[in-house]
Amino acid sequence: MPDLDLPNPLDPASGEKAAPRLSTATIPFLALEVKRPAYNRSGVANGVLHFGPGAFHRAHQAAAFDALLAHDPRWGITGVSLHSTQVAQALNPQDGLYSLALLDEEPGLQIIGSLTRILTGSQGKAVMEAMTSPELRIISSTVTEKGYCLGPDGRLDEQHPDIRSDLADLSSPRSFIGWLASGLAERRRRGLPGATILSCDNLTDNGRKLGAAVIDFASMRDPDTARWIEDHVRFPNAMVDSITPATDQDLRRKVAQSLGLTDAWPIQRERFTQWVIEDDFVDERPALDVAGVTFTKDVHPFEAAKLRLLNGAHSTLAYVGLLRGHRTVAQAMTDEWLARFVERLMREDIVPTLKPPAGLDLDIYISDVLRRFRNPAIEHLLSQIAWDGSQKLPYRLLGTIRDRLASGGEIQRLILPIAAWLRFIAHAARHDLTITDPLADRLLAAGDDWQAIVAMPEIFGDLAGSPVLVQPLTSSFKTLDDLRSAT
Ligand code: CS2
Repeated sequence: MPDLDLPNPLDPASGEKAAPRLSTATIPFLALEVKRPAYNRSGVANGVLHFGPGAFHRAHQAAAFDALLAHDPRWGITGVSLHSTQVAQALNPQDGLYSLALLDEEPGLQIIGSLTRILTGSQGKAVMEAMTSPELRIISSTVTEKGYCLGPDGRLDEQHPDIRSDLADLSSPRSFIGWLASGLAERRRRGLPGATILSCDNLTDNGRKLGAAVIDFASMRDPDTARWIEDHVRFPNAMVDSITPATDQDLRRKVAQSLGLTDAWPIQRERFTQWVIEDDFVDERPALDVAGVTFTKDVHPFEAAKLRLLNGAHSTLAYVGLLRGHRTVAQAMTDEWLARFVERLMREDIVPTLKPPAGLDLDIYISDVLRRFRNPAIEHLLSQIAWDGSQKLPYRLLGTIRDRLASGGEIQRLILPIAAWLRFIAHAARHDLTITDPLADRLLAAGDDWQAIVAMPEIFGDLAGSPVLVQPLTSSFKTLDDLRSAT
């Protein structure tokens, strides 16, 4: 998270006289207009354990559980940050409370109370206690694509260093998959019921992939546990959506002015939020319908529409937009050529690959997404969306390209953002810049040699090195040169 590089309002060096810190005890000091938890937090039980309580989780799922808690106190959340202590340091002194700003035509500010505590990877014993607590029903995650340790075939990558290390010794797991396998094995050993593992990450078939990865991992260590997981644990698919830019100075300033208290880590998002979950729970499912969540038999059509249209367009805006000198999504959308290109990509190239769920009109969906991108209240950095390209592009664009090729469709436009991503890497390599990507070292080592990158099966799968990509890429680079010089 780049967030904590910003001047922190809690830092005495910032020169400001800080208001008291947000916490249970100081809630009565909140400014009157700030919405606060509509339930008694001391009566909340932690029915959920969440891996990866970053900005997206706090803006999205935690807000939905916050709304649910007003009706049912069993669904508080224990957060687990496996790889950093920053969230724990910011939120534990605030009793898990934080502010969520809704940036839209009709703005809003509310305090979310569903996260009750944050544990870190070094508190292994406490994490295990939380995973085996009798009140726990759901283990959820936002650990991003890379947290799943999957190979190009979507199955567990047994050669991944963290997986190899956990397969050899699971006493203090390094991977999220290792943690799940170990916690579930312990639930079985203690005679506890299974649990629902609810993936909230942006990847196709997220629940199924996670389930297969955990079961594959467990079978390599202990086939009886693997069978128990198959019989007692559910892994529903889910689609999640809400635009959540990283916390920035501007948000800190606004929150400091309006809250009446000091919050070490406020979060922001657009007002729109959507969560569609496959109705496949162990035992009772939480009544998240009260928070606008949709339960359905088949999440695939929702998820494909969201990943391919919204996220595909986002990544396109990021890589082509950066090349054209833009900084934010809203700014890139004022670039007439780019906005028109993205809209055409969505309507003409992506839509033919989708089977929309009943009741979803893709034309309206696209117009809504484009309107959300234009939201003037949100500063969503293209550089944030550009993170982890090697992990995101397979889900966002390569699947669409594959489907278009299979049906004899046109891919020249779809290839342009891939070419822009390759340029983004070459530019970083040439200027000695770092990029955020688990494959950063290899990508930057390849640098200008884009064909070496396109030959990587862990990104391009069966299309790696294929002339069907190489040829249109070659002409896309020329288009990009024109686009750049036209700015
Ligand atoms: C974005 C997403 O950062 C990114 O890659 O495309 O986080 C996007 O804002 C969300 O998926 C919207 O739901």
